[in-house]
Amino acid sequence: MSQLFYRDTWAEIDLRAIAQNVSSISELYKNKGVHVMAVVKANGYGHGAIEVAKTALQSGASYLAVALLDEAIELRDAGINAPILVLGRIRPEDVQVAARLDIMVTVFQVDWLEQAKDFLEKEEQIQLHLKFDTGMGRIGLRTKDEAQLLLQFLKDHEQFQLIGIFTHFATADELDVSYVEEQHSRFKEMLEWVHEWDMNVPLIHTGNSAAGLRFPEKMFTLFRLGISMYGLTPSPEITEELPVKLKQAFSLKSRLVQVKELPPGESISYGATYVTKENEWIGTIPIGYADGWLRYHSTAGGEVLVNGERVPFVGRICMDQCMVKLSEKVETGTVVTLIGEDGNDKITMDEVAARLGTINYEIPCVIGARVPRVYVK
Ligand code: PMH
Repeated sequence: MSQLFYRDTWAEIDLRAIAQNVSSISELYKNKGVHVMAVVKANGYGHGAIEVAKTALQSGASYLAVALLDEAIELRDAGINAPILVLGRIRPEDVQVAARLDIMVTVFQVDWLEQAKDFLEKEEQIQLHLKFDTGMGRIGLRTKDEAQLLLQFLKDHEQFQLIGIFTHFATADELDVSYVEEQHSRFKEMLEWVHEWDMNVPLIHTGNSAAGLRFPEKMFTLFRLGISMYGLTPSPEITEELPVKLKQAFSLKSRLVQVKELPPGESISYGATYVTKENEWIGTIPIGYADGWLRYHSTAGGEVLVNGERVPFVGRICMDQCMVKLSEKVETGTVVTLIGEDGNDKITMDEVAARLGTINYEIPCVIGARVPRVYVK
């Protein structure tokens, strides 16, 4: 991605933090026969899929995962040759595109296989990971009967190579581990269904960050590492339990484009909802809801850092701009930290997520493509 841009707002992605997170997490699995699959879907959780993928591969990950075929193609187009798994369902008519680019796809329906077969040449092969639904209720095969039909089809059609089997935990980030246990035992039972067919499937995987970091014994041969590669904790309640120290990679920065002193009784932004009570220094920041910086940041009492000091949003956030109340006059062009560190203070992704009543995952994902990503290597 080009780092040339013409606006005063950017996301700073610390690739050194990502490298450190991946390498310390990979270290936990060294010599245990468990490989790390870096999950770079949704543009690397908003961090930039290509840069994150390259960094992860250099730091201990050996596989990549994305949600969509389009995302896998983007990585191939960038010259990334590592094995890539599409975690979601691709359309059967697109199977040839995946096969030709050596992209692994997820399968869980016999009729998908029947349809996909017609889109492959006789000599073409596609590598598959079979998805079992052990209790997430999203995608995946659930019954032994369905599994038998699917495995029979695979036995009969050499174009389809079953190289992986996986599932996904719904509650790996919660303190109560009973549902993880239940899913894990269902998965082991489902693996038996496959063993009965005498198939040798090398890649078996269950876990996201929370599961991989908390339950190494439930990881089989691959571990799908997403959120913690970006330096974020899967949920606040398990922070204490994590065996590695994570470093947040994503910061969001801008610069004040205007600083003005207003007398008491002047209003700020649409709806004139904020009215100055005294002489106040108001700064304007060129970021708004069209950048994914939602209006709720101001109603929820959000703050930013200016010269290491917390200052609040005032008035409604506009499409491209928003305002803060400064404690004193500062220079136009001063850096504003919306997420990240400035001086001795830090606005973490968790703080921003709590402000919006959501999870940390959502915050970098919704910072729009209009905000350039600047990589620190
Ligand atoms: N594997 C699958 C199938 C996933 O859907 C995800 C994340 C991961 C691994 C990585 O999880 P982690 O980021 O917790 O490590 N998927 C999602 C999701 O669908 N919504 O939020 C996270």
